[in-house]
Order: sequence, then C-alpha cells, then structure tokens
Amino acid sequence: MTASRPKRALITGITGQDGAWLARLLLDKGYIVHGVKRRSSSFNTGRIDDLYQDPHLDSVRLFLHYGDLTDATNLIRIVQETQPDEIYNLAAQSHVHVSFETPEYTANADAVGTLRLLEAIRILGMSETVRFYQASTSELYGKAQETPQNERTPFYPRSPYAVAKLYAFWTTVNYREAYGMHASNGILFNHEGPTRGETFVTRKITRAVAAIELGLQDVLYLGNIDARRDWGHARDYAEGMWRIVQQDEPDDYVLATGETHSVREFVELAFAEVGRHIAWKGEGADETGVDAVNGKVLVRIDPRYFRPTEVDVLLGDPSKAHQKLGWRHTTQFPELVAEMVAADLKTVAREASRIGRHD
Ligand code: NDP
Ligand code: GDR
Repeated sequence: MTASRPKRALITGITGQDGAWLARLLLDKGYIVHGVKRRSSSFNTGRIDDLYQDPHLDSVRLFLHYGDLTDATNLIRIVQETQPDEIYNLAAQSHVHVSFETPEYTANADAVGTLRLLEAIRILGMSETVRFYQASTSELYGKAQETPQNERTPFYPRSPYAVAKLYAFWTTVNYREAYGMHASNGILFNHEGPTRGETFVTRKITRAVAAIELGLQDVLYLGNIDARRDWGHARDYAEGMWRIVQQDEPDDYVLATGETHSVREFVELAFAEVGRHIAWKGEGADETGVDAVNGKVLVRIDPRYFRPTEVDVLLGDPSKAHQKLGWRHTTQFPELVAEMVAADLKTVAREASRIGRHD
C-alpha cells in the first residue's frame, strides 16, 4: 500500500457478523472502507457502531451506503462512486432454515445478487482492476461426498440457501475464467463469536445458558442436536478472507479448523461454563437435557427446528489455506464457547435490566 493512496474496500453485508469483523480488520490495516447497508425500520448497525466516524471529519475512513443485492442499478452506482480496489461480497440471506421458508428471495439475494455485483464490475470496465471475494460456504458440501471436505470435494447442496450459494460459487469461478477477474471463493466452515446472529444455534445456546443462569428463562428448545459442525471464531476467518484477496492469483480456499463437534457437545460445554452438568434422558424428539444435580429439565427437542433436509456432518480440511495463505485458526473450540457464554452473561443481564426484568 502506498502512503499517498490508501486501499479502498467495498463490503456488502457490513452490518452482519463477518462484515463487522472484516471492516475492523481493514480499518486497522489503513484501508478506506465503504459498506453497503440495507434500509431498516430499526437500527441495524449495532455491530459497527463502535467503528462509526463522524462523516464531517476529514479523517473519516468508514462510509456507509444504502443498498441491496436485489437492486442492480443501486449496486452499479455504489461501485462507480466508491471505485474500490477490493470488493467483499458478504451480504446474503444467510440462515439455512429460513431459506426453506423464503427460497425465492434467498435465490434473488444470494445467487442473482452475486451475479448483479459481478456484472456491475464488468459493466463499469473494472474487471481487471477490482479484486472480488465471494462468501462461499461449507453448506455447498451438504450431503458430504467425502470427509474431511477440501477444495476438490464434490458439492451436494441440501437447502435453497446452499443451492443459491452454489450458483454464486460457480458464477465467481466463471467470471474469473471468462473475464480474467481476480475473483476468489472462500469456502468457509461455520464461524461464530459473541456477535453471531441470535438465531444460529451457537448463539441461541449461549444466550439461553445466560438467560437460564440469570433466572430469565426455564428451558432451551433445539432441533437436531446430533448435527456436527466445524466451528471456528469469526475473527480468524475475517483474516483469512483478506489473505485470499491478497494472493497474486485468484483461487478458491477452504477455511476451517479441522475439528468437528456436535450441537450436543456445544450445549454441554456451554452449560459447564456456568457450572451445570447436563445429563441426557430419553430418545429422539422426547430426549431432554437435565441438570445432573437437581434433575431440572434445561433442554428439550422441538421438531419445528428440524430442517426438511439436514446437513449431518461437516469437517473441513484447511491444508491448502495453511500452505498457501499461511492461515490458521487461532481460537480453539472450548475457548470459543467460553467467550460466547461470558459475553452473553453480560449482554442478557444488560438487556434484562434495560427492560426492568431483573429487579
Ligand atoms: P449475517 O447474517 O450475520 O450477515 C448478513 C449480512 O448481509 C447483513 O449485513 C445483512 O444485512 C446483509 N444482507 C442480507 N440480505 C441482503 C440484501 N438483500 N442486500 C444487501 N444486504 C443484505 O451473516 P454472516 O456475517 O455470518 O456471514 C457473512 C456471509 O458469509 C454470508 O454471505 C453468509 O452466507 C456467508 N457464510 C457465513 C458463514 C458463517 O459461519 N458465519 C460460513 C460460510 C459462509 P442486515 O444486517 O440488514 O440483515
Ligand atoms: P448452519 O448454522 O445451518 O450450519 O449455517 P446453524 O447454526 O443455523 O445450524 C447448525 C446446526 O445446528 C442444528 N440445530 C439448530 N440450528 C438452529 N439455527 N436452531 C436450532 O434450534 C437448532 N437445533 C439444532 C441445525 O439443524 C444445523 O444442523 C451457518 C450459517 O452461518 C450459513 O450462512 C453458513 O453458510 C454455514 O453456517 C456454514
């Protein structure tokens, strides 16, 4: 990076978990960061409020633009106005279960939205100057054809979300091959942290553990607790995204920890953080997780959280990222769980005191 002209990045999905981590990382590296945020009837910038700078200051380096991946003209205008060196396409309807309820919207935002952004770059004649990162996902492996999964493992998507992301993956590859774009896919396995969306299973669990501990909730309802995921920390994955974009040649990379754990294990570890040992009783939809000391039911199964088609086991092989990017995850699974529970004990207590439920 030259001293006279800082690099410019455009992040779609800047208000999401990963967008916020990436914005922080790029600002720390001296970038000027432009982010696309959606118009919302309530505040949706909570994850980046601490990065916000008064736009009237000369020193400002973070800029937000209203936009949506379903609106091509708006994407063209934003790319033209911001003239980015790097575009990180993180925006998506990212909830797998919700994608079964909103399949068409998910395809529009996640699949065609990626195409719109790539076309904006092409239409503006920026194919050879912009570097493009696509937020691809381990959900592409779905009904996994081999374990562990690497960059050569065949895809078998199992949800409207994963099918939409498959389209985006191959569109990114096609624009790289057809137009010589520096366009790369990060095939990221699940990554979490204290700012993870509240309806993903890890955060749902850590919030519930905190609320139960604080006497604000009795039971945590979950779906398939035997699903297994390769869970890392989102901060590490933001670093990996940046490294992918810095490579001389565009390419596709798996980012993962190389460990897999069940939802059940996550529940056990999270409750252990507040000193509770979970014993499992019963089977299938009647299974419960009880406090091993006093027998109180803390976890129940609710079939409404089952998915029409499930991804049973994901385990990534990040060897290529280790070798070519020098990237490795730094936060281990137990530390991730501990950090999330500790953060939610504070967050849930604060929320409760704000609405007067804690006196
Ligand atoms: P989040 O759900 O936390 O964030 C998604 C972001 O996309 C939010 O900023 C959201 O805005 C925005 N968004 C949603 N729909 C649109 C739209 N139509 N137009 C513009 N913006 C939109 O996801 P994560 O941060 O966890 O994930 C980032 C990306 O990485 C996603 O594409 C996800 O599919 C993918 N991914 C995530 C993994 C993970 O484990 N976290 C693993 C692999 C891939 P708003 O805040 O207003 O809702
Ligand atoms: P996932 O994450 O589908 O892997 O997608 P999620 O946390 O939603 O589910 C993980 C597993 O837990 C099981 N599960 C539950 N899930 C939720 N949300 N709620 C529950 O109550 C529950 N009970 C059990 C699920 O069935 C599943 O097997 C995430 C998203 O971030 C995607 O955008 C991203 O692409 C992938 O990770 C990699």
